[in-house]
Amino acid sequence: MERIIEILRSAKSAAIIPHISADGDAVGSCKAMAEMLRSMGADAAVYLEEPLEQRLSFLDGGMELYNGSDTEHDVCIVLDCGDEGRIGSRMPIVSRAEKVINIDHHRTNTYFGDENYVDADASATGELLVRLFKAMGAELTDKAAEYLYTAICSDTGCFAYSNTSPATMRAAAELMEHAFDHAEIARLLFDCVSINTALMRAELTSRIHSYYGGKLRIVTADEEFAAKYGVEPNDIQGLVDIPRSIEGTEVAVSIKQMEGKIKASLRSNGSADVASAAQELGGGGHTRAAGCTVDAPDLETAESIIVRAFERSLS
Ligand SMILES: [Mn+2]
Repeated sequence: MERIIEILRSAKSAAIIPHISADGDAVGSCKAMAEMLRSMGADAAVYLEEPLEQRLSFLDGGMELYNGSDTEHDVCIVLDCGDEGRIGSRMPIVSRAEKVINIDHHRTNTYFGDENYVDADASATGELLVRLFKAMGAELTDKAAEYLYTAICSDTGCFAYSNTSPATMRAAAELMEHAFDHAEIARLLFDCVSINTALMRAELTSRIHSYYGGKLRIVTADEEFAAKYGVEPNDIQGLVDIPRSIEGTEVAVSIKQMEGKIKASLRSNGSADVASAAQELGGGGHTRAAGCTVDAPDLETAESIIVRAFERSLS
């Protein structure tokens, strides 16, 4: 961490990059990093791979969509990103920077940076940034505290998931000393959906498939289904929570087909290790939350591949 602090202190211009399909932790962490670097007198730009999903639109602003043009930054900070594959089309920004800093909490992180601060025990990248700014002796601005709180709240399911530790709560408590509306952040992240999304969820619930006596539950959706409800496939983020919240579910999986790719999100409610299953299929993640791209021609085939991946552990 010392080397990272040195680099951040002397940075003149930083490019900040969240993983592709940026989530609340990735975006909140990037916005907090940009805010803090600017407060220390450096230039900072956040480059997104794609527009934010609708659910996170309250975090929009102060970031740019990368358009492939040349960038000039002495430092590139990649946040919440386990490997270079999740940098996507923004790789040239990383290649052009003199120093690449990788700060992340994914167990499968590949340490692709020149400097790496990776701790898989942290609930969120936001939690690591709280530690980092503290170690720097940098006074958090209220805005930075709000973004970091959003990041941690997002990745812990509002402090409900098993990744929430005493250290997480202490970090959150410190952030709450600042002036921002934490109840509103929780509401925007977890308790506010459009009427179309609510109706879509009702149909998705009726489409859950159960396997191994209900220990594995899978729900699938494609672009056509999303279009029926007027939402972007990218906006069906909480899809996996629909089967996850059903009694008896040990492993919940959502499978989405979009832009010719089939992506699966895997969640464990108990002892099942979904990271190994995801890794077997070419993906990665955490023990209880992982993801992968499934090499299959259609959703049905993808579903049977997933079902087979859990045959040994759940049947
Ligand atoms: Mn994260």
